[in-house]
Order: sequence, then C-alpha cells, then structure tokens
Amino acid sequence: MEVQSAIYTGWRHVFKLDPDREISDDRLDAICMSGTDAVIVGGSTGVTFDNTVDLMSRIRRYEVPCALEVSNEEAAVPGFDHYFIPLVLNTDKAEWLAGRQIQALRKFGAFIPWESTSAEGYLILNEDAQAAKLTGAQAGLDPESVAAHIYMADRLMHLPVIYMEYSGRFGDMELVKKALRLVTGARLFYGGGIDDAEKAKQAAAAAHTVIVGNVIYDDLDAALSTVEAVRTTATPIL
Ligand code: 1GP
Repeated sequence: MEVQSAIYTGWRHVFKLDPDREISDDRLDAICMSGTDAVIVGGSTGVTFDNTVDLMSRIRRYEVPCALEVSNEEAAVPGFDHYFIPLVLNTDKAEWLAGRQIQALRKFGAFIPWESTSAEGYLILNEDAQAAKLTGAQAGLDPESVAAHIYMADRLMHLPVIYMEYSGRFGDMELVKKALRLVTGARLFYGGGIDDAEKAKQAAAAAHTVIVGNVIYDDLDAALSTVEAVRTTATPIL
C-alpha cells in the first residue's frame, strides 16, 4: 500500500491534456497558470514518445505538478513527477488489466521509478468513450456491479487510485457518491463531461479528485472556470 503522502493525495482539480491534440502556447499557459492542482498527460489513441516528450517539455516551463498516464509502453517518457498505470477493471479482455502491463514490466520493470508510480483502477462507464471501445469495457454496470468493482479495487487489490471514467459524458453523480462511500483506502478520481462550473461543483462534491479534459480544447474559459468551482466546493467527508 502506498503512503498517504503520495503526490496526488491532495489533488482536487486536475486538467488532463492529450498529447495527440494541438494546444497553443497561450492556451497551455492559461491551463498551467490556472491554479489547478496538477496536469495529467494521457490519451487513448495516438499517444507516442515524441508527442508526449513535446507536451511534457512545454508543461515543464511551469511549476504545476505533471503526471503521465502510461497507456502504452512506447510512450513511457522519463521526467514526469508521477506515473499512473491504468488497469481496466470492467473488461473481460485481460490484456487491459494485466496483459500489456506485464509485457511492459518484463522489459522495463527494473527501471521504473516505483516511488512515484501508482496503479490506477479504471471503471469505464460511458460505452461511447474511445477508451471503452478500445478496451471492450462493459460500461453499463448497475449499481451493485459498480459496488462490486469498488470492493475489488479498494478492499481486495488495495489500489491507491480508482478512476470512474465517463470521458465525453457527464456521469451519474449519485453512483459516484455511492462508490465514494465504499472506498476506504483509495483516492477516487472522477472524469467525464465536465464543461462548466456547475458540473465541476457537482463532481467535486462526489469524488476526491475531479479531472477536466475535452472542454480545454472546446471552450477554454469554461475549462478555467472549473478550477475555482472545485476549489470552493468542500471535499466530501465520509
Ligand atoms: C478523460 O476523464 C477525463 O480521460 C476527462 O473527461 O474529456 O470528458 O472531460 P472529459
């Protein structure tokens, strides 16, 4: 189990940037200077070593903590503050749970900065999300199944992070709150469809950490408004 002082323990608001999407210097400046707690670099497709290095070096001009979600081994770039290794929990395609990860560890296990690397148990809950299609996730889980996955991730596997992923669609906040009530050791990340301050507040009241992605590219002002919205929402206490 990880110590509670892990870098992400205090993160309430995070922007997620996709190396496969263009972002101008001005926009990146606004994101990195926004007061967000961290930037995560990650994406489902088109993530390469080159576009990851490029984005990392641009973010590195700023003080904001920067983590990489390692979704393929070719894009495992050194120099980030933290690394998240996604394990997709709600798929029956084992390659996404402990297949590709094992292959990568065979090659790179001895070189991984373990003190700054965490497993991230993904529950992908929007069947239209690219990540759901890619991994064959069974996104339409009923509340009992979500609870079972939380027990598995939190109590049995002791994963430090559980990520309820609705990428592209705002999720069911009641379900997220229910999941949070079951979590004992993990930090609960929520991401998906946050495109204004009101949704950011709702998510911040339901999960430990709120992740904002797409709207950065669609409506920068709306994206920036989510930082203050999350900061002024009390952390859910159990
Ligand atoms: C994606 O959870 C993040 O991995 C954020 O989702 O892009 O829908 O904001 P959105």
